[in-house]
Amino acid sequence: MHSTLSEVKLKKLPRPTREEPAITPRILHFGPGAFFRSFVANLIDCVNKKDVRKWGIVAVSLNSETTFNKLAGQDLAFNAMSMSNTKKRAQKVLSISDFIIAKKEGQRVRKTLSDEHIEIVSLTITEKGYHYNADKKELDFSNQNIIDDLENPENPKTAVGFLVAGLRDRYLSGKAPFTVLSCDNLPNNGAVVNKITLDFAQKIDPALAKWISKEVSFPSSMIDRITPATNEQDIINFAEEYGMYDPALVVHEEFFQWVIEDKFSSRRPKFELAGIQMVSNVELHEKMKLRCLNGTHSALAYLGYLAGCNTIAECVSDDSMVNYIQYLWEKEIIPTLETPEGEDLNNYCSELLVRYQNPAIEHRTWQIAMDGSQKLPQRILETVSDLIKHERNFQGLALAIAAWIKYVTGIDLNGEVIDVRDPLAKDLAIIAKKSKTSEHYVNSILDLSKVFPANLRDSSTFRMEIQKSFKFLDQYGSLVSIEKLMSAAEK
Ligand code: CS2
Repeated sequence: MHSTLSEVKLKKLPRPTREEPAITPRILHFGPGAFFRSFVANLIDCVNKKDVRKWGIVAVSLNSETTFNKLAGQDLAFNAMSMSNTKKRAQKVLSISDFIIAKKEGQRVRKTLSDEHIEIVSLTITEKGYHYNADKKELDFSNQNIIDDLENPENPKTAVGFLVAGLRDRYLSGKAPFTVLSCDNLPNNGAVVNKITLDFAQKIDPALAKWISKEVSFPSSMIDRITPATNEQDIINFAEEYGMYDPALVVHEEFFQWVIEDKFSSRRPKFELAGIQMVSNVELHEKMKLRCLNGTHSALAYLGYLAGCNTIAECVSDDSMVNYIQYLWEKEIIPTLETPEGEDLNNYCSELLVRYQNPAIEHRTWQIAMDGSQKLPQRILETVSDLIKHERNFQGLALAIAAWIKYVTGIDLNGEVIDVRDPLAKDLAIIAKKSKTSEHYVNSILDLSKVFPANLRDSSTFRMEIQKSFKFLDQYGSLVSIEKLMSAAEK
């Protein structure tokens, strides 16, 4: 039952507070959204509780003031609510020591970055925040924000612009560099942020680029904790239970996995104290998580949305959807993976299903469907490339790709408008509008080099399978297409 504590009563309740002074900042973090709060800030808080050397975080938002406005009235303290199938637990998180909105106080961000107390700069800026052109494997020099930052590197707007400005200040004043730790769902995220930083630095000062490539570490990391956007009802439920109004509350599953490449050019927190895995190579872990979890998440997001499902839990309450993702894991995803040390791929996927079924986590299909053009390549398309290379079937994943192509038309299977959020949304809508036939539309989407790698764009096998799946989806809708696919697969 949903409760209805009035807004007036809610706002009269006490807010979270901090009794002790803020911790010395040693980390600067770009992207202070819900995932940062449920994961990075939360786990650093766990480390801090167990170690004398504490790591405070300066949270930096490039543009948005929303999170700051929530945290400002409560000493930058907030609660993280862990929800498993059977129990819930609130943790008060105190690791955020300072907060800066870069568009208002860019020079303060630079000053903080040049301060040697800051040993790590971490990022959760989502895939699009990197401005990485995966096709050319370099910084997207055609992006207007990158063009602006390269023209005016003293007053950056982008994360990469700030990274380079901060490293440049350190280089020019002979200070030690910070380590750059990417915590986004990108394969080889460390190598990606390394590459864009070098590309940017090379344009403004080749000697700086040389120094960066010699002195700065960019460890890769695999991050995992399902964290839906917090909604009003979560805040009300928390207030009723704990007698506190916390607009900065985050709700997340109990499970977490953080695997970090142990390669820091600076000191680092004793991550191990919080159960974080330090390894020499994270590549296999990243691939497993991106393909098994994020791949099926995106498949469920598009097919589920088109089937009228609001959340992932709702999707997996349907037997045919469950059969479908089990089929994807068993036949199309696991065969492309090497097992990372300490993992068992079949168990990993069985546990994923239990995580998806968690009724306490209302993870909207619409939320996961966002930014598909940035997510599909590493979540689904790389798997398909591997399958094609080994002449294996990829009809299950083809249906998910077709569902994305349908989704980005902006009109669902019942003719209702979809609120498509994607950096390419405008281009995608224009293609949909201009295409005379479905076949033409699908082909034009498959021509997009920002999404589809050359090997897939040039593959007639790939194009034919996607065309077939798209027709199927248009004709039968999402659930029947899945059922037909499953019964054909059983034969
Ligand atoms: C999700 C991820 O929103 C999405 O695209 O697939 O945020 C997912 O919940 C996390 O990667 C889980 O660790």
